[in-house]
Parts: sequence; C-alpha cells; structure tokens
Amino acid sequence: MLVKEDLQEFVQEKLDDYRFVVVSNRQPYEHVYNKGKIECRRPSGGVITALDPVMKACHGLWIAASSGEADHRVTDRFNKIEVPVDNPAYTLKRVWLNKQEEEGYYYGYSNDALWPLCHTAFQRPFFKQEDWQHYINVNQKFANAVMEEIGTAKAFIWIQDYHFCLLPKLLKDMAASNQLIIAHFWHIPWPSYEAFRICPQKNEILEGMLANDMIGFHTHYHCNNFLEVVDRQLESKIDRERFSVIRRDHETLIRPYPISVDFEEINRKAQADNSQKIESDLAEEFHLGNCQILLGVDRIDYTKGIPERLLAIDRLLEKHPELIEKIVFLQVGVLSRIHIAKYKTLNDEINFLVEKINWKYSTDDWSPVIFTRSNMPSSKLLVLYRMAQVCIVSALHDGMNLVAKEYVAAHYDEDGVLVLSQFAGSARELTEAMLINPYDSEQFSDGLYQALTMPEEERRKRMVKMRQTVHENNIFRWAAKFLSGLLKIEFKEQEVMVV
Ligand code: GDG
Repeated sequence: MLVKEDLQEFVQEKLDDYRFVVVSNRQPYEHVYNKGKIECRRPSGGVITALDPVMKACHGLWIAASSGEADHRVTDRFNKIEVPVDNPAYTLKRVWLNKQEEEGYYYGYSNDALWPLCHTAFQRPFFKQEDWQHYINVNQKFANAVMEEIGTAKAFIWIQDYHFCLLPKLLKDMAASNQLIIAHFWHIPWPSYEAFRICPQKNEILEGMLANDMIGFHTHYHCNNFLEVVDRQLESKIDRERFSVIRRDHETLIRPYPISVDFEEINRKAQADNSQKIESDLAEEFHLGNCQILLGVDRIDYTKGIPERLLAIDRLLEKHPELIEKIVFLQVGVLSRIHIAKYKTLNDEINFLVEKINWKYSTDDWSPVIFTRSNMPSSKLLVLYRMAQVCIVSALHDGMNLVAKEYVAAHYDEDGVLVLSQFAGSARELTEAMLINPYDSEQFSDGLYQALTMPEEERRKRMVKMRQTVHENNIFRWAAKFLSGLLKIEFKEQEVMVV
C-alpha cells in the first residue's frame, strides 16, 4: 500500500525542478456568506474529492474558477489564497468568470454538449456556436492564468477533465519548448467513434488534447475508444505497442488509471470519537427508527440513475410488502447545474416519483423515501455511509463513481452491501458488489432484496474483499502511478515506498 508520505517523497524527488500545477474548473474550497459572516465550504464533486488529498500531499498550486460570492474578499492581489484555511497545505488561485462566460463555457459547451456527448444516458447534446466561442475564450483565460504564475519556470501542468480540451495546445503554444510537461486526466467516459463523430468541433478538441504528453482515463475501454476516434478522425500514427498517438512529431501517451479515494482518512473519520453522537443525531433528523437503511448519495444528474433507483424501490415494495415499515431509502442529492433545462426536468421527475411512492406506501409514522438536498458535511456523510446496510449506486454511465468506494472505505465494521451499476467504472474493480442493470427494474429490485436479506457471513466476505481493493488502490497510488507513467519510469512500488 502506498501512503501520502510516499507520494510526497516521489513528487519531491522526481518533479523537484518543476512547479506542480493542477487546473480544474471546480475549486476545492469556496467562500460564501452565512448570516453576514464569511464561511469556507467544500463544494461536492468527484474531482475535488480525488485531487484535494493529492494536493495536500504535494503542496502545489491549484488553479480553478471562482464559485463563491465571498471568494474575492479573501484572496490576495494575485487572486490566491492558502488552503485549507485552518491548516494550509497548498495554494489556490481563482479565475473569475463573468455570467456570459459561465453560461457559455460551463453550462453550455461543457455541460450541455460535452457531458451528454460522453455519457450514454440518451440525452441529446447541444452544440451552440456562441457556447463554443466562450469555451475557447475561457480556455485561453486559464492558459493566461497558468503562464502568469509560472513565467519562465519549468512546470508540470495537470489538467482535469472535459472543461479544458483546448488548454494543452494553448499552453504549449505560449510556453518555451520543453518548459512544460502537460498531462490531462479525463474523469468521465470517452465515447465510441459513432457517438463522438457528431461533434462539430471534434477536430479542434482532438488537436487541443493531443498537445498533452499524456492523457489518462479510468479504464482501458475509454483508452481504446479514444485511440479509435483519433485513428478515424485525424491524420496521425497510432502506436499500439506503446499505446500512444504520434502527430506532427509529438507523442501523447494514453493510459488507464482508475481513480480512487483516501481510504485511510475515510476509514479513520468514519469511526471518530463523536461518531456515536452524529449517528443518533442523524437517526433523529431523518426519523430512521429501527429501519434498515438503503442509501444513495449523488449530485442530481441524469447520468446517476436516480429515477431508476426510485422505480426499483417501488418495485421492491410491491413485490415484498413485508418490508413496509422495515426499510427506508435515504437519498442525499445535492442540486447541480440547475440552469440547464434537462436538470430542471430531472428534478421535477424525481419530486414526482418520491411523492408518488410515499403516497402509495406511507403509514401513520413511516415513509419509505426520504430525500435531502442539503450538502451534507463530510463528517456526517461518512457516519451515514457506515449506518447504511445497503448503498445504491445506479449510474446509467459513470467514469468511475467515488461514492461506491467511499461507502466501502467507511465500513470499518466490515459489514454492508454495495448495490452497484454495471455501467459505472468502479464495477470493474468492485466485483464483489451486487451488480445490477439500472434499466432493468425487475433485476434491480431483486438485487436490492438480495442485498437486504444477504446472510452476514456472505456480506462480510464481500466487504472485506472490496475494502482490500480500495485500501490497496487508494488515491495516492493512483497519483503516483499516473505521475510515474508520465515520467516514463517503470513503476516499482518498493522503490517509491523507501522513506
Ligand atoms: C466525476 C465523474 C468520477 C455528493 N454529495 C455530497 C458529497 N458528495 C461527494 C461524494 C463524492 C462526490 O461528491 C461525487 O463523486 P462521483 O465520483 O460519484 O461523481 P462526479 O461528481 O460525477 O465525478 C465520476 C469522478 O469525477 C472522479 O474521477 O468518479 O465518474 O463523473 O465524493 O461524496 N459530499 C459531501 N456532502 C454531500 O452532500 N460532503
């Protein structure tokens, strides 16, 4: 197992001459007003969950878009702030976007075009010329922010996700030759050629991305899709032996690195001293009584399969009325991207289903579904994971899905059953989960029933195995493997672990 200190040492040793810079759209900490006072909050989302522990270990610079109304009040004249505020470990530089940029680049091109294009969730992507123009401008704005920080110094730039397809090329064009090592991690699925070819800006996107020295995906499957798309779309050489693309004398390595979570930290926090108190508060807040808890935790997004999950709960209670008053399904669902019409419709659909199911089965002091939209503090969330007998991850398509791994890491009691969509990247590693097809209500609801009635011995056997997997393949190992892959060093864990 690789720990935080090993990654720290590895970065110091191998990237010592280089500034370490991460670029993402979402920032790891935002400042907001609460009752007239400035408060620092952690936004929800997989990229932040994964990268924050890495940055705490590596002490680099993270450049991201501002998102909190009080952000500007706490940053210095270079738009920077040391974070986390109570125990600074790295620097956050904020980029300010105006309303039109946010609308066009974030809600428009990133999330109404690229997001549905890359996920097979049967939602049509919209490609609007003005959104694309904002996407270009914002990528340039981030390129300027990076260059403003690094000047002529050598730097390793680690770009996150689909918001920045053009950034690698913009940076390479602006920097001196050999000044930058640039790598990109793509957190969502990469689609097949058939799906990708509808994108009007496909060549610009591929050209931009192939300025990277390496592109990482969660799975081999996404790597193969990417290579196939490049092969069919651009004049280039695909080196199947080295798993790379060569275009105009520049080589881009394509590699699968399944992302993960900070197992040790989650495991520790889930059993913190105050966890008993948090547990009883949660039971009271959500009227959980003695019911068996089935838990869902997601950003409200059509890729996460939340209506499908509700339909499976409905079917479960239809087939097994003996579960009435014995179980409760608690969904923690933070609102996300609500300016996009599809998300508004999804929200209405979820509300309708929750009401319908509760109307159908509620008794005097019991309702089967509890839905909370508040962003839960992680101390509470980790205890809730541990309290839940079953965690339901029913994504229609997901790059990885960290909720699945967090649930496993929080179950220090080695109990609990993970019901996991076969279409989430995590299903490839967590094979001891109860795998379901979210589109198949019958099989899905049968999976839930099996999870609820699984003998203890079987539950423990599966959970122990999954915990070993997440413990071993933790977030520090992911980062170290990614970086060593990039530096073309043969990854030898023993070497990295020497203190
Ligand atoms: C993208 C890819 C890939 C959610 N609600 C609360 C809360 N969360 C946290 C969870 C988890 C994170 O948000 C969600 O991560 P996911 O991986 O499930 O999903 P995406 O945001 O879609 O992430 C995904 C990921 O990138 C990483 O590569 O796995 O496939 O789509 O950490 O815990 N956290 C807190 N309160 C909440 O209410 N504290």
